[in-house]
Amino acid sequence: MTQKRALITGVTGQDGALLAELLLGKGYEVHGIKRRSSSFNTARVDHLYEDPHADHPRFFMHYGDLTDSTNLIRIVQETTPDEIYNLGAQSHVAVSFETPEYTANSDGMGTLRLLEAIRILKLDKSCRFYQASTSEMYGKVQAIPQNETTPFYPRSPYGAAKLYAYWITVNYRESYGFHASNGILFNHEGPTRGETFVTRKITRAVAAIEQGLQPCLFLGNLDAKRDWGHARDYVQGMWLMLQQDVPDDYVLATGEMHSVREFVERAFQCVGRTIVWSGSGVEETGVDAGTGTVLVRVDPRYYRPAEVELLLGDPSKAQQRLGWKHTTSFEALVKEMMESDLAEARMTKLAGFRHSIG
Ligand code: NDP
Ligand code: GDR
Repeated sequence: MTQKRALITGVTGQDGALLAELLLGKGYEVHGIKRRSSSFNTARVDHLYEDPHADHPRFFMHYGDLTDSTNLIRIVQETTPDEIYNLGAQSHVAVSFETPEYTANSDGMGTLRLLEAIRILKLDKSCRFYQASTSEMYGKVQAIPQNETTPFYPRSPYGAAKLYAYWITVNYRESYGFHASNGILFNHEGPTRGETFVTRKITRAVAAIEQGLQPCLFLGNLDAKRDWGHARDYVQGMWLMLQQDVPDDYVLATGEMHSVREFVERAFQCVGRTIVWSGSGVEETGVDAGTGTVLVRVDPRYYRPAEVELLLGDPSKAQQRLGWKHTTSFEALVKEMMESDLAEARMTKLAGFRHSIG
């Protein structure tokens, strides 16, 4: 069997790094696009790095950007991939309200640029395409739970940009016969989740509080509910979609929903603390039942101009057609993230102690 070649945009992100690891494990040659940055941005893939002078390296990085058509065409031309996974995006919903035009450019137009690169280079018969679509497209939800036929109603510039990317992927499939699939993925997390998404923000803060490095955690909407799974399971689903004879769109989700408040409670439980809530709205606080100390406060700065109140996915189609199922429970997810962030907080504390004693 000939070795397959994959190109991943967003390889330095949470999913990109996990997917690169998965594909390398399956024997693929993997090419990733990384952005030029003034500081290091490859921490999640450094362990995959191979000296290009070594015998038969299989992991390669290329500088690039989804806002740069000629760059994308050149990379696709040079790598002639069998599979392209478009995971690159300005992926933070709150930030998309601050940078709506850039978000539309990278997340929406970026997808079009990649599809056009495939078309211009006449690779449409040989190259399969995965688009990182999102449950944020359901936004103000029209049905509970959400599946592949639920109408979309995005609530942010991010959701709207991703909706364009979703439909342009469907359109290239229908217009030109592309093997192009959308994975409509619900929130997925893990120890390498970006630090400003709510789950990782919580687990890092709880670990820092436990180690005496931080007094309190500030959050926005505590009542938002999400269907949280583990990213490890979800990258497996991306790969499965591209192994099908016929391209299609699939929801990946756990089918279970929890609030931000529950996530906070569960994270503190991992360090033996019980949180009780008092007050309401911006005055609400989360208090340590044992000591009476306020450990959680609300800061309206983290409220969004328009909120997605709840998301709950129905992954039946992926279960039936791909044989995909999530394997990590909510409780196990929080525990794994807490253990990882506790280890990191202990190291930070130790480093501070060493520094203080010279
Ligand atoms: P991350 O934010 O962790 O990673 C995003 C990646 O995209 C990073 O590698 C980032 O580079 C890169 N990137 C950002 N802007 C550009 C650009 N203009 N050109 C090229 N690359 C760019 O996201 P996740 O790994 O969590 O998510 C992967 C994809 O899946 C995203 O498209 C996201 O929108 C989507 N998604 C995520 C879900 C989740 O719950 N995680 C759920 C549903 C969809 P850098 O490292 O330099 O910032
Ligand atoms: P989301 O993830 O917007 O669902 O997008 P995020 O973790 O940012 O927010 C989830 C919910 O928590 C509420 N929230 C807070 N969020 C953040 N970031 N910080 C806070 O302090 C805070 N307090 C409460 C939010 O209001 C929201 O309701 C993620 C991203 O990975 C997207 O790229 C992806 O498409 C979707 O998941 C599915």
